[in-house]
Amino acid sequence: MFAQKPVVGDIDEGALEVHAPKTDAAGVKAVRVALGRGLAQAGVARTVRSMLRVNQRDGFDCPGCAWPESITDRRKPAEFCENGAKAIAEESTLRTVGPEFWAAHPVAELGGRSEFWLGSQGRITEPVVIRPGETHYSPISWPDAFALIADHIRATTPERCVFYTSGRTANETAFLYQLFARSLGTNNLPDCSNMCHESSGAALNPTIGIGKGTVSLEDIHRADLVLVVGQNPGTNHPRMLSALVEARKNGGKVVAVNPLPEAGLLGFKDPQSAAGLVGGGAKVADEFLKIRVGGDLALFQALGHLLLAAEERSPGTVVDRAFVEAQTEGFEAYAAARAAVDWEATERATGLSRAQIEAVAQMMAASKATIVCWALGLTQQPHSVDTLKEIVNLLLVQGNFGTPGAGACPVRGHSNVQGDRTMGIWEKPTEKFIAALEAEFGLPFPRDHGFESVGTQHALEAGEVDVFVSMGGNFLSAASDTAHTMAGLKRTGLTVHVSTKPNRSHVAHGRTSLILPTLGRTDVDDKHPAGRQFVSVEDSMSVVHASQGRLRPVSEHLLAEPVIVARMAQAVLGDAHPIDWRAMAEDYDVIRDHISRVIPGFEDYNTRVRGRNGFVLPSPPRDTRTFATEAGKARFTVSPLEYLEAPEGHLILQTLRSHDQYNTTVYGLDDRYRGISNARKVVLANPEDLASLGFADRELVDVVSVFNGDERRAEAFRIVAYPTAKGCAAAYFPEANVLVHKDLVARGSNTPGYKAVTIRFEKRSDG
Ligand SMILES: Nc1nc2c(c(=O)[nH]1)N[C@H]1C(S)=C(S)[C@@H](COP(=O)(O)OP(=O)(O)OC[C@H]3O[C@@H](n4cnc5c(=O)[nH]c(N)nc54)[C@H](O)[C@@H]3O)O[C@H]1N2
Ligand SMILES: Nc1nc2c(c(=O)[nH]1)N[C@H]1C(S)=C(S)[C@@H](COP(=O)(O)OP(=O)(O)OC[C@H]3O[C@@H](n4cnc5c(=O)[nH]c(N)nc54)[C@H](O)[C@@H]3O)O[C@H]1N2
Ligand SMILES: [Mo]
Repeated sequence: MFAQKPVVGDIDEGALEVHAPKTDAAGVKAVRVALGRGLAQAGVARTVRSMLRVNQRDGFDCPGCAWPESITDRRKPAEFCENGAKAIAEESTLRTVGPEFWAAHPVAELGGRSEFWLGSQGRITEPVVIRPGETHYSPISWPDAFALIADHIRATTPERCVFYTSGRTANETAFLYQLFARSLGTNNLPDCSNMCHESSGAALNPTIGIGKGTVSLEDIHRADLVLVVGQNPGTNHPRMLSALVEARKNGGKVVAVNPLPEAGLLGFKDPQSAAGLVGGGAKVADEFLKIRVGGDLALFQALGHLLLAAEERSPGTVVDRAFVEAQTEGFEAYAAARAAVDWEATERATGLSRAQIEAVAQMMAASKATIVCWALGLTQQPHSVDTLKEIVNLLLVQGNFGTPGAGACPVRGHSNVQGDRTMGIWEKPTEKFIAALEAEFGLPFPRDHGFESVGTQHALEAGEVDVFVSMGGNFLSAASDTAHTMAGLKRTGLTVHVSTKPNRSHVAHGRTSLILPTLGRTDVDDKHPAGRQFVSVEDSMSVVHASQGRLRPVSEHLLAEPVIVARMAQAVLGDAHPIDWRAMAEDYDVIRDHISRVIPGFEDYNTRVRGRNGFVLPSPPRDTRTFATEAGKARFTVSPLEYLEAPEGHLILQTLRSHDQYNTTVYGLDDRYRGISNARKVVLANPEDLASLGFADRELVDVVSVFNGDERRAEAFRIVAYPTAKGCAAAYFPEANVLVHKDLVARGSNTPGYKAVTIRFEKRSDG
């Protein structure tokens, strides 16, 4: 009765439809879309069962994003959003990819398919392998798969093996996985965080002594002012909109800074409140600054200048002198650097008028508790780390740390990306972490830094990687410079993908390749002598809590991620290895006991994670207004003004998510809020730019990027005239990743410059 058959057709880019963009997010339509996707993929019973358990205390953590659940007792009966529901529908689907699928589709054919088509085929049901000279993947038993991995890893050296992690991986898996890599002798642990919020950690660690945010959900509700910068919450963190509306109800103000007038920033109809279902909905942003891509550093410097000028006019009203003197260093140099502002350069960089910036400065000066939230619009540019340090400066000036309603809020992406880093998924582990690991296991572990994700791309291309293991994710499509990354992956001897669904990384495989199917968040994990297991995750606000799936897995051959890692370790390291991998795979309490002794903040993990709301990890800035930097003080920093300027005839391209995808997983072809549907190879540009460049709305063009004298080309993209800031353009990831040169990275974090690509359009004969 429901459409459980595989999707057969692929995207017809010619079917593009364009409507006027929406001005507010969610509402009844969102609920209808969400339920429709669930029913089509999983049927009534599974949809009801999964929707009732998402983000509930005895249920599973929504795989959609890292936005926290409320820890008060007012948790709503259905704590999910349209896009969380789509993520769940995608995972709980009853469509399957079994041996017949692999037999019917040679890899060469799969290579021509879109991510949308590949992901739509369903959940992978058993392990498959492809060996040198073969054209198709075919089934392999689990023991043979582990033996094959052992053969390859033993035949090479640890520094030629790479272990990638995607941010859905739970704490228990992540801890085991890093332990395995380090037991082998390598810190080659790149993860999706390298491509995501790495710049945030690189800015926060040296300035406030912790690489994470410093606010709770309650702080957002209580803030006087929330800046939402470089973020599209209506699509990517929909539950955040409820928090912003709550802040406004309590008298707070919201300022959005974005090159695009994103629907959720402008207005919100809460599908979980009666008013949102029937009424006109709530306004979200009081002010909207349509900034040029990459102009934020200039904006924050100008705001810093204006705050200090306001303090000079009425001393003691803006700067938190007591805090600045006692708890920070570097204020004098900061104040000196902000004494003057080049308004001409600021207006050129931001595309904003001085009056617009002054209006926001006034709101900041008047606010006693300010929070700055940001996401990828600020992390994926060459000067990202400086931009984020400038946010820290602004917050420090007014003492916005460790007081209610104030702080820094990097809004994380993947539901456990923050937890994975806490568990040691990091190519640059600290000495403290390695020492604690050594004390716990009585073994030596490596200290040399390993490859992060861009480093991995370079090593792959240079033929320096023999074995590439991927715990979830889709490295090929997530990374920059697709053609080069693909060539690099194909140079490896073995690629191993622990996956739920087919994706393009599976077709850019090494000479031998394995796909190992695993349980997802929604699946019950009960094939253990100790009985049913749960895992745990850490959200964007450092709350750690349990997650337990309830759905019957689509196949009896799926293994849980911790089991796969432990069996891989056993096969590679041998049964005599001093770490008891088997015990950890059988009972995850054993893993958590190890974690509780290695990682600060996890004391008594097994008891506390079973508490009603889990537990909150310590944060010195938030808890005690202290800063664990070298000097024991928060640090003001000074950065030169920098922004992105395109040469004549060029634009600055940012790459982003549509409303109908989860990173490289394309759910559907409806970017509903932006009014773009049925096609994905589109590039949004300002109508005035199009007129001056001599291109037309809906014209078919090649998009050519330029970087350091190299060019990359994305063929046959359709231009859509769109109200983005002037001089800027936008296209969807992953289709546009071919344009992002691998050397275009953020200084200090090496995150690819996905939102800083210089491009031009070129005419096509069929345009
Ligand atoms: N449904 C859904 N949810 C998701 C994801 C998903 O793909 N789908 N992905 C998850 C992941 S891993 C992550 S990291 C997050 C990503 O969450 P977001 O960061 O919201 O994701 P993007 O789509 O990259 O959107 C970036 C936003 O920044 C703006 N922007 C671009 N350049 C600039 C700039 O220079 N300055 C400013 N001020 N703004 C700029 C863009 O216009 C856009 O609104 O979402 C998570 N949640
Ligand atoms: N141009 C451009 N590129 C970007 C970005 C951008 O904004 N612009 N954003 C970057 C960001 S923020 C991120 S986080 C990365 C994302 O990079 P990744 O995390 O590598 O990519 P995903 O698309 O999230 O991974 C999807 C795959 O994960 C597998 N999967 C899903 N659930 C599970 C599970 O429970 N277990 C396991 N083992 N596998 C599972 C499925 O097989 C699916 O195909 O992309 C980055 N790339
Ligand atoms: Mo991300």
